[in-house]
Amino acid sequence: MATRYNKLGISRAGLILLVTAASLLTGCMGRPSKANRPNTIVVGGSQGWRFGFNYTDWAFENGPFYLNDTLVFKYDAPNSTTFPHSVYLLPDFWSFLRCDLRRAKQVGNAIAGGGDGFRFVLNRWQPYFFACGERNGFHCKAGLMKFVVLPFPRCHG
Ligand SMILES: *[C@@H]1O[C@H](CO)[C@@H](O)[C@H](O)[C@H]1NC(C)=O
Ligand SMILES: *[C@@H]1O[C@H](CO)[C@@H](O)[C@H](O)[C@H]1NC(C)=O
Ligand SMILES: *[C@@H]1O[C@H](CO)[C@@H](O)[C@H](O)[C@H]1NC(C)=O
Ligand SMILES: [Cu+2]
Repeated sequence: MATRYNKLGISRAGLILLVTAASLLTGCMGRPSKANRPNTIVVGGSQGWRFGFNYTDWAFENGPFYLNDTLVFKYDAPNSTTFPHSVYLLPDFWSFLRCDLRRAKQVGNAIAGGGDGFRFVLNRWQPYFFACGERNGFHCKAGLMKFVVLPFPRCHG
């Protein structure tokens, strides 16, 4: 099961990078109206940021994302009956594939996702490897709480 998932993860992530590279080579393409102004996107839509929702799938179907778009992570603060979530950035593709949090950087803590949610602006042209950092990678791995974004350059005009 774990092996099968990793294999698919590689091919899907690889596809995303390929598509991104292709569009950079061919210039500004895709959905110009979406690209002209910064968008605010709620990660997972009505599902929010939760255990067991496939965020790789979500990112693929809701992208592409553009520079200066804002991602909003919505998750309730933990209480006696619910587990915490968080938002981490993993340093590279390999740690992303393995949900290896050793060199990860926390950007949103366990209570940051309440209310209007935790907002993160994609303001650099780089791949962002997002993951939930809870339970030492268990949410990332078994809970599918991870996805990659490489924001497109914004189209003007
Ligand atoms: C999550 O979605 C991706 C992309 O659609 C798919 O390749 C993968 O198999 C899914 N993972 C699980 C565990 O269903
Ligand atoms: C993103 O926002 C920053 C700060 O507002 C701005 O300087 C930059 O030009 C914007 N980049 C794009 C690609 O829109
Ligand atoms: C814990 O939080 C969940 C989600 O916000 C909420 O539905 C539930 O009622 C809360 N439980 C307690 C004991 O506060
Ligand atoms: Cu989590």
